[in-house]
Amino acid sequence: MAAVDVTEERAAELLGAARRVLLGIHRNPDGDAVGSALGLAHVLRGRGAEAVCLFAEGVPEPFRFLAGADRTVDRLPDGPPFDLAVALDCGDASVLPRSWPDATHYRGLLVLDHHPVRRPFGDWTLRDATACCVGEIVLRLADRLGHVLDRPLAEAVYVSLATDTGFFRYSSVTPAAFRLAARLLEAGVAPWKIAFLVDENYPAARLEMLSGILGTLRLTAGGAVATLTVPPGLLERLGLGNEYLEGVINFARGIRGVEVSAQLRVNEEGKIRVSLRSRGRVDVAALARAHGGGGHRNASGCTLDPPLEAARERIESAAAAAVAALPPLAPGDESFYEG
Ligand SMILES: [Mn+2]
Repeated sequence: MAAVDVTEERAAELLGAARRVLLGIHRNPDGDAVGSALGLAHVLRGRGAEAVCLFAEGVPEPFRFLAGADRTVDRLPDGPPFDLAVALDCGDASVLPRSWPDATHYRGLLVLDHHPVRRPFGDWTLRDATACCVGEIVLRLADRLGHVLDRPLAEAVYVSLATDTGFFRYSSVTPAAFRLAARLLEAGVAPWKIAFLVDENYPAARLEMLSGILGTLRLTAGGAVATLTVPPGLLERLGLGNEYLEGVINFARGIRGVEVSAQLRVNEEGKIRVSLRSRGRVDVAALARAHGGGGHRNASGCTLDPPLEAARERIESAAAAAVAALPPLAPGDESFYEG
């Protein structure tokens, strides 16, 4: 069956009818993936359904305080096929973990997503590229399913919202995002608690990691392109998971004059994982797509072949070309801040 776009109403119907649901998220899971999936699992369990969160990499440490984080599994349990599988925050089938089961293990796959996308997958897709996080979509579905917004759901959705908007800084922040935040606070979310647990509660080794990575900074294209690399073996030596890389790339984007920043690391398969960030003028989703990846306009990623240095040079020249193609910025032009 080819992927069919469905309405929110239809997605809620599919979720409401399922008794056993399998939930999956993208590799290198972020706060939106984890928050939206745990939030949806909580809603389904509240209806008496069985919800299995198959997180191949477990729950990154900063999100382990969320309700249900202790109930995820890293391998598919035995049993009959699931009534429904749900993939959250995945713009492409290739971002699902390798261990994600094939279609014989579920009767249908529903994709809940907010990435602009070219290669739809699954049986049904509920996509809202205007949603600032998938958690927002999950909350709308919870409303349709009659779930009264309680604190476990509110905290999960708030983690989605806060992390995917850079704690309310990015161009994805809309009036609706603040209305959503207000509603979540009224349901019991304490913003400092979440910010503290997610963003200000790291081990001392993270600073050692930062010093190792920031020391690799290289500015090219006249200072418009900044790249960082993660020294191979650094995280392993410090006993840190990939989740501690979150946000490091923003130090490079934040340098005055930088349009595009990239961070490269050797992944578990020996390939070079590239994260890309734009300040707003360069479309790094297009840049990533040209290298087999994807993502959002200002935040995207792709995977290249080793070695690390060759991949870095490839990205530097592609980013330099994108910067060179930009029209000159007229005085007073605010397009810089859109995106
Ligand atoms: Mn997201």
